[in-house]
Amino acid sequence: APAQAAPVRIGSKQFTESVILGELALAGAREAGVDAVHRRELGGTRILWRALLDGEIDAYPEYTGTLTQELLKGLPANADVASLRARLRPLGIGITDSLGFSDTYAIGMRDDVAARLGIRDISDLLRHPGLRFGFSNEFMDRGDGWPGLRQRYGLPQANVSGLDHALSYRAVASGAVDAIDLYSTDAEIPYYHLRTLRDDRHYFPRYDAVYLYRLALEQSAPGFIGVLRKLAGSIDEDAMRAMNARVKLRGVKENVVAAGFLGIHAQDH
Ligand code: PBE
Repeated sequence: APAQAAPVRIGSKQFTESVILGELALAGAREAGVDAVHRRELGGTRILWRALLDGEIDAYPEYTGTLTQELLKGLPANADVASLRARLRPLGIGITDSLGFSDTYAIGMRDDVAARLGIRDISDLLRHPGLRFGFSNEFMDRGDGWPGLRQRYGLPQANVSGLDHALSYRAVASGAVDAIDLYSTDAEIPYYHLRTLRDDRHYFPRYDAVYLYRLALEQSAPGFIGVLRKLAGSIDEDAMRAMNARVKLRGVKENVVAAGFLGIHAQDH
């Protein structure tokens, strides 16, 4: 065996699903005998992307639509993994195939409020200019976020505030705001009886979950690449929703949920 290599550094964004996906990679690595650490909740999308390009982390979970709309320029919104792979290679970045689910942005309202106002599609919001929107901070200024959404639909609402995503569900449930951005695999959508508005002008692209990693790992930690490749195709939407629910609705720790998914014992770290 080669001399003790530096541990593989996995990063994650500041929301539950990203942390779970980081823990899955970590647990899988340790199970395969690969030394790894998880720098959890490092920041938002741009922080993680920068950290990867700068070699401060070796891998993190990302989404195809986020790559096309926010991180890379000039690709079709729904570019497939193969074209993303070709585009990332010159940057020294690799990408797995889809993990098996998509976690898309969507606009959501309390079902009873939407029913009372007759709102089914995002276009229906045009008839209710007084509605108050609460959007996650990242959504407020992303290329695929609020400014583009407003433009695509011609939305007139002026009462729009930025929120921490973890708090936005309670804000809409309590009536503090009328609509929020959803992540489609969030467990709170059914829990709080929210209605996902139809994106009738097809603003949001697909957001297939993938892992990004530094291509240098193919030499320095091939076992770890094997772990990521094995996770590809293994998590369907129901499985991801169930893992998110265990953490967010039942208070189970992310490492325990990840270990449960892999069928191994959770390790403390
Ligand atoms: N999300 C929802 C994405 C975009 C859509 C939170 C999963 C993200 O880039 O993190």
